[in-house]
Amino acid sequence: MEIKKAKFVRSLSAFGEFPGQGLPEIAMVGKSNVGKSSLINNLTRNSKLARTSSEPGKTRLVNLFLINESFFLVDLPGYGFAKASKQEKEKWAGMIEGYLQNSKHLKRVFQLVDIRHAPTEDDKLMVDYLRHYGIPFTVVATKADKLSKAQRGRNLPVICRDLVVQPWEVLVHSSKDSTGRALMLEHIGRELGEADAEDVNV
Ligand SMILES: Nc1nc2c(ncn2[C@@H]2O[C@H](COP(=O)(O)OP(=O)(O)OP(=O)(O)O)[C@@H](O)[C@H]2O)c(=O)[nH]1
Ligand SMILES: [Mg+2]
Repeated sequence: MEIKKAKFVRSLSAFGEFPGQGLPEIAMVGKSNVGKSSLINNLTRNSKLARTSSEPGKTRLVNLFLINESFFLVDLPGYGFAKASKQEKEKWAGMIEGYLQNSKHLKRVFQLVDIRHAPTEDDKLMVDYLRHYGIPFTVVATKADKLSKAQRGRNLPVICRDLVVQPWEVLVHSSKDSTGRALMLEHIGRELGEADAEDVNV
């Protein structure tokens, strides 16, 4: 699929404020600083759409971006930000869970992990949570530009083992050099039930 139009719609601090419009939603989940907001900017080719920062804890609300007038990309606050106060951590966790539990149109979660590191305990808990509630998810290994192909090959099995996913299920992505961007868009298109050009011609 191609993204032709992307716009910020609104931020939610608590679930229930969003009228929804019935359009499908795809959400980004992961620890603080893993690259959730950057991924949205990379997919939409708009570096200013979602706010990013080298400091963890940038996204503090549930932010909704309307894509092609037909679905939402949802940027969530990160978890596992050690420096946040207990109160802030609880607030963010509440927002993440509140969104995941209540969104009636959530089609898929992209669970982001940093390709350089083994998943954290929080990552494992998050994946367990998604499994427990039957929320479809795809693991995205981010910041691929930071590793050589050989290093990626060594790290991916650890990610697969710890999150109990198959290697072919993991998407490798870089917001810096757009590695994996086309494949991610293809996945999103398929998720939203878009027919491929080839299918249409059959
Ligand atoms: N080299 C490289 N840097 C990246 C990539 N993705 C994100 N970054 C950098 O990582 C930092 C964090 O990116 P964000 O997109 O703000 O991360 P986030 O997951 O939204 O973080 P929170 O909103 O704090 O939860 C920024 O400095 C980005 O430029 C990537 O694919 N490659
Ligand atoms: Mg963010």
